[in-house]
Amino acid sequence: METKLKIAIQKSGRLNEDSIKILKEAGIEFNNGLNKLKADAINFPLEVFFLRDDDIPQYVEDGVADIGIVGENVLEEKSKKVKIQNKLGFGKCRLSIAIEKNQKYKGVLDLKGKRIATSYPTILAKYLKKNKITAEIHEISGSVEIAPSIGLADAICDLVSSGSTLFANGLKEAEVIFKSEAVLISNSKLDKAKQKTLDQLLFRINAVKKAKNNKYILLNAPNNKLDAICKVLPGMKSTTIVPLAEKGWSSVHSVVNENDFWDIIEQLKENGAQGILVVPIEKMIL
Ligand code: PRT
Ligand code: ZN
Repeated sequence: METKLKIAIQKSGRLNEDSIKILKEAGIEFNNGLNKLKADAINFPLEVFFLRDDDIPQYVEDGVADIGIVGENVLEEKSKKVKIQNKLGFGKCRLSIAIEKNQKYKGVLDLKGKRIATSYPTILAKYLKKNKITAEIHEISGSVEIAPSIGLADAICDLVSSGSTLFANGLKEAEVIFKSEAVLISNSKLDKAKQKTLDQLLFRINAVKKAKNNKYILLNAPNNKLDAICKVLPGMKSTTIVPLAEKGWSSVHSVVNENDFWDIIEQLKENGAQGILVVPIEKMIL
């Protein structure tokens, strides 16, 4: 009987949907409902456990789950012995120290002697120690952002993504102390069979991630501009040129990285490209 790889993902919350999505994009389908505690994949040797995110590092360290998806912030705070296999590109946020908006702030030394409320005492303590700051850490488990307004603390250390929660509570970001995104973690001693299944899963996830960062471009170009246009496009190997029915024109196809995308489009237009089509790529296997 084949051994199934067990993956732990968040039961509900910010990482739940994207964790399921990345598995589905990797071609994995589930038969029983995804809102139970466990689900089985029907076309891949994978079993999903749904857990609170805080428990995932421990389950993976103990081997109750073989792999898991969790925020780097949780992983760093819990400091468990697991391997980070892959950054997944979602759940991006930062752990920041914030103070009341009308307070003056010149630098990290201003935190000396302050009372800082947080659910991340370990990461905060490490940061303060590194900067040789003595401050009081108040560990609280939720609603951290109201601590200054009720007189419980002078500052907070909490996760921020858009910054609107800080703004709504009259706070401003003073220091970013940790940057985080969702990561795929694994138990440090997987047996051969499970390692093989994990490698297959990682291969698929990487193909999906790569595709998300790239776009497929099709355009028409006059033949006398082809040289200039090909110079703008990355790597000759990924560029295809096909003659069009209309004499003197060709169709050019290429793959472009999202980061360079707008720059390249501008340069293509300047070099006489017409009818530019940009198409999303589903998977990239190179
Ligand atoms: O029930 P369970 O314990 O599983 O969930 P949870 O309530 O502990 O976690 P959840 O679902 O809130 O977050 C899960 C993970 O998502 C976190 O560990 C981070 O890795 C990641 N993440 C990304 C965030 C945010 N962005 C985020 N903005 N987690 C929390 N927030 C909160 C933050 O604490 C603050 O209250 O959102 C608020 C700030 O958001 P902005 O957009 O107003 O700045
Ligand atoms: Zn949690």
